[in-house]
Amino acid sequence: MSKEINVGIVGTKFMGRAHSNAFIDVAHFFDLPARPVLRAACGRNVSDLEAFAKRFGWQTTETSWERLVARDDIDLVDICTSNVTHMPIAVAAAKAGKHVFCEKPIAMNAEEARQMLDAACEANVRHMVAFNYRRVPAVMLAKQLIDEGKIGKVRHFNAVYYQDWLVDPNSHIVWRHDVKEGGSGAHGDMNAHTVDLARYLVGEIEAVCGAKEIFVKERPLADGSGMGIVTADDALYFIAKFRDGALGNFMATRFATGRKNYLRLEIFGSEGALIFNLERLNELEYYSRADEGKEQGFRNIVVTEESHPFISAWWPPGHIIGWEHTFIHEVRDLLLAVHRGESVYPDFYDGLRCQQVLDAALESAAEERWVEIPSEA
Ligand code: SOE
Repeated sequence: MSKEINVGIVGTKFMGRAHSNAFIDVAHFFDLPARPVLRAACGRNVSDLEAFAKRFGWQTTETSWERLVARDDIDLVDICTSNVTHMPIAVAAAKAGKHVFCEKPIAMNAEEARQMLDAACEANVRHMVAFNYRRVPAVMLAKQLIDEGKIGKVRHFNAVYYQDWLVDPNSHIVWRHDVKEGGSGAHGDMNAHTVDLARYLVGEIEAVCGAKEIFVKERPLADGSGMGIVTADDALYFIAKFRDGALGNFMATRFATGRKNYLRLEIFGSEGALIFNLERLNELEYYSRADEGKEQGFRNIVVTEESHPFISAWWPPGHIIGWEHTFIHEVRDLLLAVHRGESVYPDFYDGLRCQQVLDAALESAAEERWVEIPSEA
């Protein structure tokens, strides 16, 4: 019988559901030497927790994460809670000898991220940050093409991440509006993804200069008892200089009217270009200067061939995959790493490096000046 990896999940909402689905589906499509067991789910609201555990098949429940991380029958702790709780749960889990999988952004700030990295390294456990867009096959293909030199030297990395769920001033306050719960707003939520993709695809960022705004300063409280103050940014834009000379542009806003979850990357190099749009995640646009002439132009690669990353586990060419598959892919790599005792990426070091860029952009926006990123973590 294959070995089992016992998973304990903390958080039962959006990410809790996405990760649960991944742990269930992964063994149906990938040959794994170790099978995930959905051992325990943890949440604060008992009725929500019981319904969640029943729906996804979590065997037991806990209402305290401290109890969950201390359990002898848990190998891997999966953190799907609000940002303020990532560090304490991750550090306690690592100290208890558990492998740790943590939602993004890794922490409230770089100092917390460093504590998480140190705890995981000291305990010699596997650690991974759930930057799931690194495991979109089209993004992975972009990485292959860049590494093969197909677009030459990268000059520009432009990333927009647009959502519009805050356009309505009457939509009520949630934890994402509160810097004490999230560290930042659209910035930590959305620029975290694009900064991680920038590091993955292009390399380290050296300096940033940003601006941020809270467009609606007060919103109704969820229980209808009055208004609450919004402390987290609705939008944060910044420009960046990469270490190897490329220029970057990052835009994250929850006020992009009409755009729901529009993450677009444009990467221009000396020999070609790549365009990716999450709302068309099975496609990658590629332009090569080698094709210049009367037939020049961007070609649209439908990234569903068996030769494309992860696709051979799924469907025949042209049978597209979806957003949830990105979580299944990352869980597959995490489980393999746990089983083999190997590192898996993006790890807490990547989480820390990303957080240093996010912190610098926040500082820059607050002080209205360029801020450098430390050259070493
Ligand atoms: C909300 O803005 C959110 O769910 C993010 O938290 C996710 O990381 C992103 O993938 C989609 O939008």
